[in-house]
Amino acid sequence: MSIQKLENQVIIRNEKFIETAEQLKPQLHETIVKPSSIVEIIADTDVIHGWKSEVVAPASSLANSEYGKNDSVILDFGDHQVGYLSLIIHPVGSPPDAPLKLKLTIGEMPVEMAEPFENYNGWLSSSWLQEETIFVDVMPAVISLPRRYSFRYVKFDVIDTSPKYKVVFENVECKAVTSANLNAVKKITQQDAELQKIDETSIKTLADCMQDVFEDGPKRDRRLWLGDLRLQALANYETFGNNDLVKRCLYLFAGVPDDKGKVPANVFVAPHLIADDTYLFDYSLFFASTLHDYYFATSDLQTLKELWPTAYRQVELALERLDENHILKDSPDWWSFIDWQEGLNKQAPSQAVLIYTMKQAIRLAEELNVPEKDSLRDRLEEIVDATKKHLWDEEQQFFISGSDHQVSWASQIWMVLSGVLTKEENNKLMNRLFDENPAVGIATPYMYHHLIEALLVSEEKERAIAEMKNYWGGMIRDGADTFWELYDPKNKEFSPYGSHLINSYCHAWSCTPTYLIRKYNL
Ligand code: RAM
Repeated sequence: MSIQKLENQVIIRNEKFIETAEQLKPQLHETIVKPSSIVEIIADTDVIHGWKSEVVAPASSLANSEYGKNDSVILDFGDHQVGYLSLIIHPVGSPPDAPLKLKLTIGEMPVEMAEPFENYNGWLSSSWLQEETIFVDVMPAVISLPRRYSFRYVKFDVIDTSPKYKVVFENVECKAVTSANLNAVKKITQQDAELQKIDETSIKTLADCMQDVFEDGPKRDRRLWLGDLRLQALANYETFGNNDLVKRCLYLFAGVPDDKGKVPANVFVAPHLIADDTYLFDYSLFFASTLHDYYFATSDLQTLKELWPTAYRQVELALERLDENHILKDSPDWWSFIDWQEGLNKQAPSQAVLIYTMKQAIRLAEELNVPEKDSLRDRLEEIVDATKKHLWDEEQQFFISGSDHQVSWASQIWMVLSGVLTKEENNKLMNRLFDENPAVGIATPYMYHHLIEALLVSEEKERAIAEMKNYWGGMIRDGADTFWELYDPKNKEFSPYGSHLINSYCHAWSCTPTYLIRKYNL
């Protein structure tokens, strides 16, 4: 997947739904956070990205130093923050006879402080890298930076003062914002200290992504994606219980379908609600899934009634992609996300996502007692039979995908979750997957979430816990304050975007261990 750009996207706005979403706009809670220390970033080949931070002084000593041309200082806020930065700048020496030119670099990870953003050459816009150059004509000055940042570290580079004066930085602080109510989280008594830490880090990740909507990443892309929303909502039901925020997000998607009724993969909310021109087969279906989970978490029948037609429409549109054998057509121009794994064929995992969501849609149709429940059930039976007939390879004992009959982790995992096999067969399949370890693996915490859940539904709890500790525990051991968008323990530089500088280090789809731990009593 790279970039989807549509020339003739037609959006049919549903103003009533948009108004409902607007009414549910959350209040943001604000907290003032001060930096904890002054740090240096040191090269170290033993740590992730080759850079680590080392404390050189407490942040309270910042005002004791004067900074002139080419001086710099890095502040560490001690934990991940999402919010607005401000500071006071005092001149020292002669009256300032020239403006101050100050560059600020704001980052979630030590590497963002160490490697110049000018060297970035990935395929996502470099404008996501957080920096500002400001000119201050009159000092003392209170500077409030205009943008919201997602960060732990801030670097001040004094580009120039003048030979006659220097500056002192004071009162650096962040007004941190979130729509999550931290007091609402039920405390759990987790015997296992590592799982406890993983649970806490998940909750922090989710909180930092909970803003005006459930954002995917507060650094990048700062917007509402359906695939991320589905997982955030699950984690939210187990923790913050901010169900109205899920409802708001569902109405936002339902507010901007295209002329066929398809919901986009993501939306922008400013300057007003806009559907992105990106459509993903699996993400559209997850509208039905997210509505299913929302309804069973809240029993909000009125919302179910209002949004059911949108959910059902996603299933209808997905069914149009089936061929005469009831198998999804595979083609190079097809957009289904599943994972960032290089070379992954999407056919079989998408077929499984279709089955998974159809089952949820049927449960909703039964709740509503609408006639679609029968037609969906009949259709599902045909599709499940066809899946076992055409996508199951008897010889290899794996599901295969695409014309090359690819055997991937994603296909097996999603097929297990779709429930086309019995519990015993699922268990055997998951064990075979680990034993034979097919080459087309997993690239994201998003897909890892599904791996863990597939292990849990196939009675492999111990392995699920071990994998979770290995993967999310590994991120913590590598320095995560919040869970990262991408993490490959075997290749820690990994980025699907061409540079790990642009990766998001607080990412929605990585927050699910809290859901898995709490839901499955790990
Ligand atoms: C990336 C982001 C986002 C995800 C999409 C499909 O741009 O990580 O969270 O949902 O991919």
